[in-house]
Amino acid sequence: MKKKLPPNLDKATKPIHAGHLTHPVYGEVSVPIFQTSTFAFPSADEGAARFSGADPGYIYTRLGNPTVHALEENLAELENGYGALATATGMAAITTLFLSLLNQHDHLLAGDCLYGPTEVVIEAELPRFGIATTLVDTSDLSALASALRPNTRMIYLETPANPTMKITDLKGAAAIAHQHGALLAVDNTFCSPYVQRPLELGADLVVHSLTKYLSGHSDVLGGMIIANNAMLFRRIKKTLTLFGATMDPHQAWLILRGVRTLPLRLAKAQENALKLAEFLANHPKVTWVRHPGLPHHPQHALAKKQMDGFGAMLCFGVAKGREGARILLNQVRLITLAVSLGGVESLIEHPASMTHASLSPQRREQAGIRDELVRLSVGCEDFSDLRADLDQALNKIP
Ligand code: LCS
Repeated sequence: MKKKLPPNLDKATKPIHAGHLTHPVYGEVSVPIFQTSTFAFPSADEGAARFSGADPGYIYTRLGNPTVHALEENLAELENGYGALATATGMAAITTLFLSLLNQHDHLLAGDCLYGPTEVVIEAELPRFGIATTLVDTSDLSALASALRPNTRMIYLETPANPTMKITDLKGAAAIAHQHGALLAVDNTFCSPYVQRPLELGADLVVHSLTKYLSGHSDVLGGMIIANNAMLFRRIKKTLTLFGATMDPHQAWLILRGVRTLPLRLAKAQENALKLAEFLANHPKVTWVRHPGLPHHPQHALAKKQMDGFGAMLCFGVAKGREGARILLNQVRLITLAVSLGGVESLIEHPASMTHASLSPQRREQAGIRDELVRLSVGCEDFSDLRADLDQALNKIP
């Protein structure tokens, strides 16, 4: 079904074309929504051939669907992977990754700053299956190397991390994992493949919440796992189709629609983000700012090396701590007070009481998720409007 594209297309071209059907039914330019749960077999022999794998035709939508497949091909192409598997949500991608590749008595070494629910899965759910887990500061490669155990099967991390924007050296982490015979898996949600492609830097696996930049309009959930080889792809596909956290065709179509404008949206959003980060860094009511594009980000040089731009996420400390953050969130008028990220509209939230509220205060302290920290997902609005809104809201802090 994959459209044969010219080689070496630019990262701005691929999202528009990759994964589109080679044999459109009526010459349609948009991939149709194949809203069907099952596919008729022309004959009993053909049905048997599809089940045996001798014929690649579709069988049943949990096992594969042309609309979902178009999105999988698109993401595999954008991340430069061997193959991609679409899931119902980002959390479904993460849990399917763990459930397919980790066994009882294995050890998972994970970053110490992750999306809150991911950390809860690692700390509270995986141990129920006899999987040992440790959190470590993956931005410190020597700490990462020392935390390996003989049974470490996977290193899992986010870079930049949600919400502190801490960055991990992906080439370095991949080398450490591979010397040990372990896999490196990276949650690339904060960047999208437009900004960072971990498989090109040595990672074995990438996961996404497609709910964010890839769909881009805060109107649909979705997830994706991208594997860099056939063996990993087949192993994950088996678990995914058996456990059933697969994607619906209508969901896939909405995300395919969004992904076509990813480069335009992200180019604008990251330009806004850098300018807003600079504005915030000079604001009297802001105590500190973390954005990879600011020269004072402790890993700015690494960000320049391994990212293609700096993304559109940032976090900052507000004067008067938690009370200052509360005032800011209540006073914004254009920016929306909501969790999630990566949409065309700017979103603001308070991780300590929202996305990361499920962590203990001690864990939040260790991860640097302080009470004064506010997270901003910068959207595609006009920069002056965003600056004016933040300025008036910050100035309400006494
Ligand atoms: N990975 C990262 C880095 C995320 O930020 C999220 C959701 C997920 C995975 C899970 O994806 P989902 O299942 O929601 O599609 N992040 C959210 C956030 O920061 N605020 O609300 C949701």
